[in-house]
Amino acid sequence: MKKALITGITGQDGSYLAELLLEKGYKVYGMTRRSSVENFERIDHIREKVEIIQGDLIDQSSLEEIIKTVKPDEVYNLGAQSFVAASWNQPLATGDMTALGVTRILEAIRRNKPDTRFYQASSSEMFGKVMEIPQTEKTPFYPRSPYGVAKVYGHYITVNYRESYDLFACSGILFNHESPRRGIEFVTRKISNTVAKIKLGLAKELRIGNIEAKRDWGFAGDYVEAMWLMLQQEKADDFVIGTGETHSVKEFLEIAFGCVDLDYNDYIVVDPKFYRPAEVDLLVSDCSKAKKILKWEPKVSFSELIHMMVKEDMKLLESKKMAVAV
Ligand code: NAP
Ligand code: G4F
Repeated sequence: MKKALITGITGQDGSYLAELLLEKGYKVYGMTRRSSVENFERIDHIREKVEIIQGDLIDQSSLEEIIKTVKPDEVYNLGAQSFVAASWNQPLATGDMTALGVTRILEAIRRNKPDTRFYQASSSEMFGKVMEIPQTEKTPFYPRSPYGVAKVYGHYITVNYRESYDLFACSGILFNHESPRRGIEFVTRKISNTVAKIKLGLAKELRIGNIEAKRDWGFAGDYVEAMWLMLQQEKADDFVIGTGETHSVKEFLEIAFGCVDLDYNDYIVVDPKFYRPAEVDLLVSDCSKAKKILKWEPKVSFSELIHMMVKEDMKLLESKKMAVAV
């Protein structure tokens, strides 16, 4: 039985990846950081099937201990301060977790189990003010946020450990991916959740920032398969993962409100509070390399993704409403 360790198992991607690895017959270990209350909602349904171990990306000794004890065949480093907007308020904490955290776990692997295969969750946010359209593995980086800068560090330290120590270390440069399990502060889930609230009479408006921004949005469930595929290749490498399509926040709004027969123009309030000090205007992937080598393709379309998210938020809020009424 292969052993996989996931950092960030309580997050959106961690929960989908854990499901996938369990289906494939792995023994799954999830690293979680200490908190005063458990936040295991996303993995509640598989809680008994995974082994949770406490550790923190900002604590070297915990990582060393985990690698020594678990001796994983594969490590998926998904843990990070992942919200771009928060990275301006917490630039140092973001650098510590999202950048240096990668070196810490790579060091723990190098010193204790150097044949472990390693996946780093890199990001299209590294392309920032894009130097070419669409973006490939060869497109130069121009990050526009402390988060983006931290991810560039994480990407290059992964490449460097592969080249310096011959570790099997891959960097997946993933474009935005969403799901009903997306954190509520990200724009897609904020929209789907508020659309459902408005439809059910629980909210009157949606306060939002830059609706002209364009992203390459896919479904998280499809993207975790690409992570796994990267670690099954003969050679460690880096891959861009996305849909190859770009859409604006405005288009997302149009479809999301359309799902419940409403017009977004009647409900949105553009609020400068949600504008960023520096914006990433447009992201769109060219994932030909992943298609050719990994034989990976996204399955869920932009419109299907939005319908899925609005439907799930409607269900969630309706069941909460019923629970209050009973
Ligand atoms: P997410 O939902 O925000 O999950 C982040 C996870 O990291 C959570 O489990 C969080 O634990 C954990 N974490 C945070 N700080 C930690 C620390 N110091 N030590 C250990 N764990 C820590 O993010 P996601 O959307 O699943 O994304 C997964 C990874 O992919 C992240 O690295 C993100 O930056 C990257 N990425 C995401 C996207 C995307 O569109 N989703 C695109 C490209 C790259 P708590 O539950 O305790 O907070
Ligand atoms: O949903 P977002 O917060 O995602 P963002 O900044 O693109 O980052 C996500 O994708 C990255 C991959 O490229 C990941 F690495 C990262 O971890 C994260 O998962 O914002 C998307 C766009 C931005 O242009 C933002 O300015 O939506 C715009 N936006 C407009 N109004 C808003 C809002 N974003 C948020 N979060 N909230 C708003 O009210």
